[in-house]
Amino acid sequence: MTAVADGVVPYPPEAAERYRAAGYWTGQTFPALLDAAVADHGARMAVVGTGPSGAERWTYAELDARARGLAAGLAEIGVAPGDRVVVWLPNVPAYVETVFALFRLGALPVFALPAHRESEIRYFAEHAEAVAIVTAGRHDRFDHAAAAQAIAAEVDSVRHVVVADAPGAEPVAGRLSLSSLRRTPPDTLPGDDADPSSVAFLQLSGGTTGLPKLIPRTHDDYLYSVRASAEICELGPETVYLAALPAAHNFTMSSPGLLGVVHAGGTAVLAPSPDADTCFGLIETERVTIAAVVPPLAAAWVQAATRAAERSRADDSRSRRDLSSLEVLQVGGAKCAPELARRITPALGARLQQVFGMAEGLVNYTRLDDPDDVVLHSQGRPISPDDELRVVDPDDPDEREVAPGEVGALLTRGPYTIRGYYRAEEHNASAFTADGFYRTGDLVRLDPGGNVVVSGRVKEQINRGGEKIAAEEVENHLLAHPDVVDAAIVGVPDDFLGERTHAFVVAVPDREPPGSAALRRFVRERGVAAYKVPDVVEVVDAFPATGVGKTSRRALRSALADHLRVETGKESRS
Ligand code: OOB
Repeated sequence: MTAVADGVVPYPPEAAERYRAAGYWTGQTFPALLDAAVADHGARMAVVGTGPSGAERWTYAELDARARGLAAGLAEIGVAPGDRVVVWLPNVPAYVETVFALFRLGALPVFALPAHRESEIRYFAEHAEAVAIVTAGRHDRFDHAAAAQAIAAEVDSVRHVVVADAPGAEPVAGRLSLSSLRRTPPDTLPGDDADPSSVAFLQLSGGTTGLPKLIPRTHDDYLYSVRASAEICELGPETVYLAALPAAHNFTMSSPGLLGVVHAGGTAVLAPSPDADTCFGLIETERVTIAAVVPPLAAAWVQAATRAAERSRADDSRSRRDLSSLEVLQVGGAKCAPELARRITPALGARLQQVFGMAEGLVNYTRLDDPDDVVLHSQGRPISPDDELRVVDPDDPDEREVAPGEVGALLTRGPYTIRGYYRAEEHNASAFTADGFYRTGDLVRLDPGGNVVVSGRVKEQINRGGEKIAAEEVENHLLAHPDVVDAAIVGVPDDFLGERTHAFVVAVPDREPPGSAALRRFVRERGVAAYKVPDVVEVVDAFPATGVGKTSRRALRSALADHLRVETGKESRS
């Protein structure tokens, strides 16, 4: 086990040496990534989107000037190199500006999702000892700025709430508007000399325990994955990438995502909403060439495009969007069923690329020239020749590898996979092997061509259409209810989402048990992301005896899943 400095487990020196010698780690930093884009593509369009004051279009030179100017303003209010700043923004151009401003400053963005609520944001701010939260005003019928202010009042380290609102908006006490922090761009900023082996930002994990984990990624490791992803996905200056999923998610950020676009000098279009209407409109007007979605969104787009085609055949007057520019649709975050995979090209005219990745590192892609069989039935193969994949018997304490082609638990290690979560020594002891492999919690098999086929998981996590839910985290929220004595969450198969959540609750005896709606409201009001609120809550008298003692949550959840299977006659896995 390597020494941990400031909660970060470094790559062992001999591995780092190997990754440098192989040319993966080049010493490039995030500021240098933007410098290169400005030098090579300064006048090209970098970012297109809708901000609080309307449509925005920035070239690379403009993006860089904004990022430098904002970095100077943030420095003025005391944000210093090494400081952590929670970035809690929807898909607006200011997101890209803020992230590069923090990189220019050498401060570390802590990436939150727009769907997160007070409970998650407070935890990120506390755990990372963030000095500021950058957020939006009202978005999605929720006042992010007010929530951020409430958190700032509770978390000592948080000194500033910065709000990306329209320039000239009425000032509100206790918050700074992002536009008021824009200064004349200085020539040099502290992040320009960042150490490429240092941590550049903290990314979020889907989580398997009561508390989400933060993922420390270095300039060297992350930018290797970005450059290699851009090459695999054949990005170039002509690429127009549509960010339909949240910009801060690892898929949208780097697979190849927004950063891959910057590396290639292409254009990133930020979709304010992922729905087919909005995105098809943007694909048509911006001539989008590649987009990334989760399977339920792919299904919704396929359905919308199929309907539009039917209507136009019936010679209906409603106009059909021109999607002909779309060359590639990436689908990832959750398993893309072969039935859905088959419908994508006929409906959307784009080639399908499956992406199986994780914020901890490893990303697999089907390649653009792979035969249909591989693209339809596998989740692709790793980015790097030095990604090490071990498929092991999940029930074997020695984690011996299964026979080739058999299903097992996936362990991985490589040039862009972390060696430990941030400030999580205890959890790291179980999430990583002694020799540094990350236990992904996914059940996979490898086909003869080395492609990964995901078949399930061993981790205590529910994948609700790509949104990850740690069973324990939601159980803890239910347990906070005064009338609840025990709670367990299981995943139930769902045709649209892949899985939805079913909570079993044991109520305090001899009292009127709380109703399902009341318990769902209770969880929501504790300030958690809406996707974590259980889809169904069922109050039961007692949990089934698992035969392995009360303490095995895993056995209990699997017994409850079996019980559901019997009740509904449907297959369930958890
Ligand atoms: C991506 O990242 P995370 O960190 O939100 O979630 C990772 C987990 C994986 O361990 C796996 O359980 C699941 O999400 N997953 C898939 C999948 N892609 C991710 N399961 C089946 N098939 C797939 N194609 O979800 C993520 C990060 C980068 C790129 C793409 C996705």
